[in-house]
Amino acid sequence: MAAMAALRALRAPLLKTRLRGFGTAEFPEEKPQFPGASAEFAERLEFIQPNVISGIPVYRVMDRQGHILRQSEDPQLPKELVLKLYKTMTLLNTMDRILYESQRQGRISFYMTNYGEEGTHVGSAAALDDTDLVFGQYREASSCTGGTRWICSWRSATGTARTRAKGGRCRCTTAAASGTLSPSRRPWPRRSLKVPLPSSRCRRSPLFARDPDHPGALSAVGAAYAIKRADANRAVICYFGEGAASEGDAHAGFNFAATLECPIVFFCRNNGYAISTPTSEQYRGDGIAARGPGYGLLSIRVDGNDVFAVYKVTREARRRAVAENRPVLIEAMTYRIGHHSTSDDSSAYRSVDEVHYWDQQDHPISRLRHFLLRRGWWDEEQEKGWRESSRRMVLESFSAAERLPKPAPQLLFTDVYRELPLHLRRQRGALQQHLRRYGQHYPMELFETGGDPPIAGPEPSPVQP
Ligand SMILES: Cc1ncc(C[n+]2csc(CCOP(=O)(O)OP(=O)(O)O)c2C)c(N)n1
Repeated sequence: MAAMAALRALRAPLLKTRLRGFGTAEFPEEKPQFPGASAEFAERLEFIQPNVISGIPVYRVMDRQGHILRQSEDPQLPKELVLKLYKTMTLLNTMDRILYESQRQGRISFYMTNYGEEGTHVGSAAALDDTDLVFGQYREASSCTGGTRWICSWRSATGTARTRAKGGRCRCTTAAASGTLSPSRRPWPRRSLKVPLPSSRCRRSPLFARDPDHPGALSAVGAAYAIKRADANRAVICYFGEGAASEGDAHAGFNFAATLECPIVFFCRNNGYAISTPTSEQYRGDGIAARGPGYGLLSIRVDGNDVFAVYKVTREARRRAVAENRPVLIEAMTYRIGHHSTSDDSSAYRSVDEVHYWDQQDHPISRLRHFLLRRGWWDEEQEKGWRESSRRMVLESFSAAERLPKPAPQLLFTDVYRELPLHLRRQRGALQQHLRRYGQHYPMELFETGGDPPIAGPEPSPVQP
């Protein structure tokens, strides 16, 4: 009994202190000690309103007429670089028109344009270093810009279009009803796949393209973690749309990047639509940037139609990601003027007036053109000349690509698994048998023979029906 009384006497003051100090201003020394929070106690029951973090401002450097708004924010890019940005954006636009038309003519099977998003692609790509790793979604496919090796491709069951432009030159390889490019004979040392695993590699700066939603985030974070461990002074940039940001992998990627302190820039192109789903149905918070602080990411929202702002933001994000080993989230606000892809008809879910507004009033190319004209760095004649020569460049590249043989059919089975699983080995065997038997019914002379080195594992016989 005496022992119990002593214990009670010992505990009483402690309990008293805790109760008295619980959340009151009188006892500020009492802080929550929970391992998962760094905050104060609250004494009023209050839910956090979702609009507490809302209205994150949109950083811009130029207005819609191409005026620099604040001299201190002017990136002061040299004339050559600004012209390169402009030429790349317009080249991309030309390439989109030609490839979109060629899909309509049945010369390639599928294409995705970048209309209206030229500023986000080109501004961000220009801000990267040559050796950075780029994880594109798919709409970055045909983008490129000076300094950044930029290649992206995709393959579908029936075909692919593959483009690359670099240093003002444009290469465009497409092969209807095919998809891959053999490493030995084509400019690209590796092929890439559509879903879900990325595997495209450019000479110095690998780019992984994926479709889309959003298995790339985790691979990108893994790559960034590896870079950090190797102390490689490189960054990873991972592109995705606001639609892809709804996928679980995006969230897991944000969290891993923050907790593992990875040098990665998450670049969200918020173009208003995920196929037919408008942003109003995609999320209820303040876009994608508002999610960043929740994961502990340095975050910013930028006007994606202002190529200078995109460049500046990406450059600084990249610098901080590498210097501080910390992930950064950029949300670039823009508008998808084109249909989602050649399989889509956006007139079914949005008005022509809406599209017209962005095309006429807030276009990244016209904004930069206004700037250039005002500076006296560009004129109508140069514009006409460049339009013609860039068109010729794309057309020449396109027809050169069309003359290339289509990749060997068995390449369908490569580049995902190091060792081909049984069911795919069976399918590969079935394809081989089918072509041996019925090959004369296919235009096999249009295809390359051979393929990759043999894949590990015995070739099982196809499953009998
Ligand atoms: C996991 C998964 N779900 C759905 C799709 C079908 N899909 C292809 S593109 C796309 C929309 C993606 O929109 P967004 O990420 O906003 O990029 P945007 O096309 O606007 O550039 C969808 C739903 C997919 N490819 N993968």
